[in-house]
Order: sequence, then structure tokens, then C-alpha cells
Amino acid sequence: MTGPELAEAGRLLAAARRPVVFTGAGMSAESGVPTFRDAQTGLWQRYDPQELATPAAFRADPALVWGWYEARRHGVLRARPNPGHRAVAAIQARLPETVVITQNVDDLHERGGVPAPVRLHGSLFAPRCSACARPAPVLSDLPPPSDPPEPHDGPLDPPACGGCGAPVRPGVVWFGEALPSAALDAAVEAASGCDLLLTVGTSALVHPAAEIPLVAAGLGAPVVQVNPVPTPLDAICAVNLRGPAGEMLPALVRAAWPDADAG
Ligand code: BJW
Ligand code: ZN
Repeated sequence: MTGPELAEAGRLLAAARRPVVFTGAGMSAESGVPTFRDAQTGLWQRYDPQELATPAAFRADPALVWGWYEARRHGVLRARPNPGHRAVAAIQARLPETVVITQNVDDLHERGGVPAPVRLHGSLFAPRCSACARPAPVLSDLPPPSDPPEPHDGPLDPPACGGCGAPVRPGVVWFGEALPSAALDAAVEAASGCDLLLTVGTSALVHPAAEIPLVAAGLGAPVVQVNPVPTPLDAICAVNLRGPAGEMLPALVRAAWPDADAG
């Protein structure tokens, strides 16, 4: 893959010392994990994801919401990191001050070689009590992740908290809930001090996460975007790489460092 945009993005990456990689659901799309705003499949087609991802939805129908998250968790367990995840790890290996900030609730960055991404929206693998916040074990009705689990589909009663008996909830951030303050602080600090922000596979519609690239741009860092379609961030980007992360990110790493193993 060639082109003036890729060459310019490669120059920006090669010159960077403290890049931030900011990722959304498109990062995992080529691993087979549906993006958040993609059409739902199967049983879930009847529901709007934006209406399931709320505290009110969980209160109204805990089995519906817990079942949806279990279905998604099973889907992630069957998925593998794609070349885009490995290219992000290659950037961090080359530039150890790289900070990876993700809105994703899957674990594909970790499995792709980024040990500690900053998680703005929590994780599918950290359930907790909906009343007392005590961490709950991930359901153990599954075979180990190396052995692909049977897909779960349909409503499922959440387990009860081992401490107080209230329903366990997914450890993700729903609409109307505050982001974990340590993660948000770390993200703002990294964006404020970065010399390049690479935004990958996000519609940039959900706040306050969508403000992270704006923080970097406002302080003068160039922003490079990887997305097959335009987003509200187009206007602030130095370079827009229109294409899928699994192809664009390895090409970007090769453009920056022709000798690199881009995954
Ligand atoms: C590819 C690709 C490929 C495809 N390669 N790319 C300011 C303005 C307006 C509203 C608000 C505001 N501030 C706050 C709000 C309200 C609200 C909000 O933002 N609403 C908007 C939707 C209007 N925000 C909140 O409620 C937040 N909380 C909050 O503000 O609290 C205030 C508070 C303070 C103190 C005390 C109490 C409260 C919380 C937001 C939490 C969002 N959570 C979710 C669900 C997580 C769990 C789950 O997954 O179910 O996070 S919503 C969902 O959106 C999920 C995602 O992380 C997030 C972002 O989505 P993302 O990643 O961008 O995915 P998509 O699907 O939208 O886009 C995919 C992109 O990939 C597309 O562009 C494709 O083109 C692209 N793509 N294939 C590269 N191969
Ligand atoms: Zn409890």
C-alpha cells in the first residue's frame, strides 16, 4: 500500500517519541468482533445497542442485558487479535513511551501484545456487583479460552453477588455513568503530552472519550486517523488514512520503519 497520505503519516510516526494510539470498535472489526453501532445479529437484531448499554436497561431487564453481554464476551473469546493489534504492539515496542488508550471492552490489545492499555469504558471480563461493587468471578461455565466456547445466545439471569446477593453486572461503563477517573486522568495526561495521536476505528460520537484526540490537537500534536469512512475528527486530522485498521496499521509501521516487523 502506497500513497502520499501513508508516506506523510509514516514520517509523522517515525518522528514521534511519545505517541498516543486511541482505539475504538473498528480496531477489532477484522477480528470478527462487531462494532458498537453495527447492525445486531440474530436474536439481538430487535434491540438498539445504545438502549441496552444503560443502567436503566439493566434495572428493567437484567437477564436481557446480562445475556447480551455474555453473548458478546463469548464472541470475544472466539476472536483473535488481527494484524492491526499487532502493529500497535510493534509501535509500542519501537517507542516504549507509546500510550494505548482504548474504548473497547474486549481484551484483543492485551492478546495482541499491548500489556496495559488505558481502558476508558471498562472490560467484558471484570463483572462486579450492581449494588456493592464487589468484583465477581467471570462465569466459569466456559471451557478455557484456548478451547473456543459454545456461543451463548439469549437472555440469561445474572449471578448473585457473593457478598450481598444483588445481581452481578458487566464491568463496563454505560451511558450516563462516569468513566473510571484514573483511566480518564491517564488518558488526558497522555494526550496532553503526546507528539502524535493516532486515532483508529472510532466514530468519535461518544463523549468524553471523543475529546481525547481534540486535547492532543488543541496542544499542537498532529492527529492521524485510520477509518474507512469520515468521522467528526476529519477536520482536525493532519492525515486521514481511509481503510481498515488491519491493513492500514501494518502499512503505516512499514512506512515509518521499513525494517520493522509490522505484525
Ligand atoms: C473501522 C473498521 C476497520 C469499521 N478498521 N475502522 C457531550 C456531547 C453529547 C453527549 C454527551 C457529551 N458528554 C457526555 C454525553 C452523554 C454520553 C454520550 O456521549 N452520548 C452520545 C452518544 C451523544 N456519554 C456518556 O453517557 C458517558 N458518561 C458521561 O458522560 O458521564 C457523565 C457523568 C459524570 C459524573 C458522574 C456521572 C456521570 C459514558 C459513555 C459510555 C459509553 N459506553 C459504551 C458502551 C460500553 C460497553 C459496551 O460495549 O456495551 O462504549 S457506548 C459505545 O460507544 C462503547 C464504545 O466504546 C463507544 C464508542 O464507540 P466506537 O468505539 O467509536 O464504535 P462505533 O461502532 O461507534 O464506531 C466504529 C468505527 O469503526 C466506525 O467509525 C467505523 O467506520 C469504523 N470501522 N470497521 C477501522 N476495519
Ligand atoms: Zn454485592
